[in-house]
Amino acid sequence: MVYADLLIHSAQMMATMSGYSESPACGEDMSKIGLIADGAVAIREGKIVAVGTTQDLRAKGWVGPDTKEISARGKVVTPGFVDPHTHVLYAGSRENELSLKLKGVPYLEILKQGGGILSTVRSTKQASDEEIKAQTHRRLRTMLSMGTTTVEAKSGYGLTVEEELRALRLIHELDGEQPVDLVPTFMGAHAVPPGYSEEEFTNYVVDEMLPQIAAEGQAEFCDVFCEPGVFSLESSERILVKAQALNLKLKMHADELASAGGAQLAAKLGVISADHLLQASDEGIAALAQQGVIAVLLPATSFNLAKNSYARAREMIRAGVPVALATDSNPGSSPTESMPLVLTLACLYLRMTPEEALTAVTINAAHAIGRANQIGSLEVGKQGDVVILDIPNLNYLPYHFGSNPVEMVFKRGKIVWSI
Ligand code: IZC
Ligand code: ZN
Repeated sequence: MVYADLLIHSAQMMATMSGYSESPACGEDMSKIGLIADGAVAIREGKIVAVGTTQDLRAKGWVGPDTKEISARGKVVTPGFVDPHTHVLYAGSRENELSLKLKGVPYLEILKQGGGILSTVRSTKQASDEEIKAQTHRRLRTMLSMGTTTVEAKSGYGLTVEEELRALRLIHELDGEQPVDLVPTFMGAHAVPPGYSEEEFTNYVVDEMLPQIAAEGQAEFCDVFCEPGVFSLESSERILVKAQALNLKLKMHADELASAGGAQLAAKLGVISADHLLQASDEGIAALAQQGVIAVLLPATSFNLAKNSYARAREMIRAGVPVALATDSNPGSSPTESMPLVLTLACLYLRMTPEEALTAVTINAAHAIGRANQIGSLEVGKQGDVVILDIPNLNYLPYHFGSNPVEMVFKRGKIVWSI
């Protein structure tokens, strides 16, 4: 008889998120989270082998003499959270910009003055590989402690071929050195460095950076900061078309600070995800729905920009756009690692229900990084990435904020964090 290595059982509520591995949940399906009362999940050799009620799994004979049993009685069990948009790899911090922000200096103005992203480019360039990795490792540890088991990580604090390649190499090294799985994205088009016009730097990204990045094979996605004053629609399109020709999958920062047709361009190019979208127009939202582009919404960034402006998640869900959520973890506009905080903000300010928000941080987030066949739900064959939350029901998750609800985190069936 083949037994499970691990049985997590007796969950008050287990959210499996089952049924969305082929395509992301949209519309009313975002509320259907595959709940099982008295839920249990059995894991063998890192993969889920059975899901059902505790009684069910015991009756089916999954529990042998060497099976480790963990009770989740009175608690909620979910798939590990997937954070599909971060700039987590960098050195340094930007708390000095807080006073500027409080005086009302806009985010892009700080960048124009040589601060913002360019400040982090300087501090990252000056840091050794070991320093960057140690600082990033610590953030990944915090993410793990808050239930995140897979993270998309962008380059983009290098802005030269050498520094961008270094960032992607460090992301790969970190992937192998701690439990959180990392999905690497090349984002050379993050800001225009001093000494270049936007057009000159776009040429550099298209003609120099992308061919070498693609040749090294270290990036899965290519992303662009498409925003008036950073990279225009035309520059963004040139970069993404070239990336696609080099077999990179596409993402886009779109319509964050101004409504400029970013969502429409995302739909036209058929990107996997368009991210931010605070200012996306009705036509933009319709275009995303039409093309099945995933909207990755970043309410912690909106919160931290302190302008009381949030993405129109309700309109997007009503239009049939699949919605995912992410931290946008970065030293400027979202210095946080917390998916639980993102869940709270999504419910309070994007007016998402707890069920929709959970879908958005699990299976839809997995789709946004091309991993829905391996993670994002508790289904047979998927990776054993599981979280036990010390909360009595799902409403409690967004309700009680500012502290960590996570009791235990499993990665491929192994305990990787516990209180
Ligand atoms: O360092 O400010 N928005 N890129 C685009 C960022 C925020 C990261 C940063
Ligand atoms: Zn971003």
